[in-house]
Amino acid sequence: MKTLIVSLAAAAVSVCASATGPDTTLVATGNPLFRHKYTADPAALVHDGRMYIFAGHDVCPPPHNHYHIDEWLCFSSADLRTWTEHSVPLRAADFAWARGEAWAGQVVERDGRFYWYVTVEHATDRGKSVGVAVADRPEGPYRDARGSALISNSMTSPESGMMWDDIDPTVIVDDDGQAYLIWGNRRCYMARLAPGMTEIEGEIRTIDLPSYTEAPWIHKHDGHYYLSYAAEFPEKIFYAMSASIDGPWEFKGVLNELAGNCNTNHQAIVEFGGNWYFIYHNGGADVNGGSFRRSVCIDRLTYEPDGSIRPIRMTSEGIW
Ligand code: FUB
Repeated sequence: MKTLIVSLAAAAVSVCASATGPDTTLVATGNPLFRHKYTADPAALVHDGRMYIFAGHDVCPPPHNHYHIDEWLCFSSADLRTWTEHSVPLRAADFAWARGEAWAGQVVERDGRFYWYVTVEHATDRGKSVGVAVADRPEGPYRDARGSALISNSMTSPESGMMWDDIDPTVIVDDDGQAYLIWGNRRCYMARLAPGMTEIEGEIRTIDLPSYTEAPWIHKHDGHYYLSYAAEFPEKIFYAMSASIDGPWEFKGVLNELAGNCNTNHQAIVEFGGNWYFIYHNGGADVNGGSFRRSVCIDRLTYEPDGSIRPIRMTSEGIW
């Protein structure tokens, strides 16, 4: 592994108040970015001069080791140093048809509205499912946009035989206005979204990617499509590139190495203020961190002249 990624001595965030009510302010000085709460599965959105980071709130108490995530959190910043923690914008319980488990998702903007695609456990169609919530502002509050799952187990399990394959949605609204949903564990699924963003249209396809595990993230840069994803287990982040959203995808190898004492890594990639950032989680907040008490980190991402991405250098000092 490259630069030290789990440093208990890393500089901390100062917290001015708790953030269950009004917005609060935090100042980040290193990785992990936030240290007052465990934060997992980051998704980033840039809107109106601010970067928003949406994350699951890991609350599994030590010494237990399992996922316990009831709600998602939202942080935003205009300079990546001073962060606002917004009042909790969405909880798994906000999806009446689900029975908890606020797993990974992503927020995208379309026509002035913000759509948050998330993973929750379905109450009746056994297994993980994808829901979508909508808000008028990136920080919410969000409400269930459909009253039912967008993707549920019976839509994909006949093919996969799995109950946890419908997780980790990522969405891109392409330059021609067509939106695509990509998701999946062990299988990387893809479908078109209808213009309203709350229904899929057409068939569900699969994308073949070497050693694919989960956590797809789709982004575009300089005419290239990039599909990064968690591979193997414990997870590294691999990526593939294509000239078309429909592929073929050219496998490009390792983008990020194992995240130390955390068996998942879950990345988001965005441009902000002319720089590109790789946002992920590790288990490095404190001695009780690890795979089920994770923490969001941010490091720089650099493109090579041919459009490929230089392997990420995870740091404890972060981007400052
Ligand atoms: O947070 C629960 C699961 O862990 C996510 O859905 C995966 O991507 C992994 O990070």
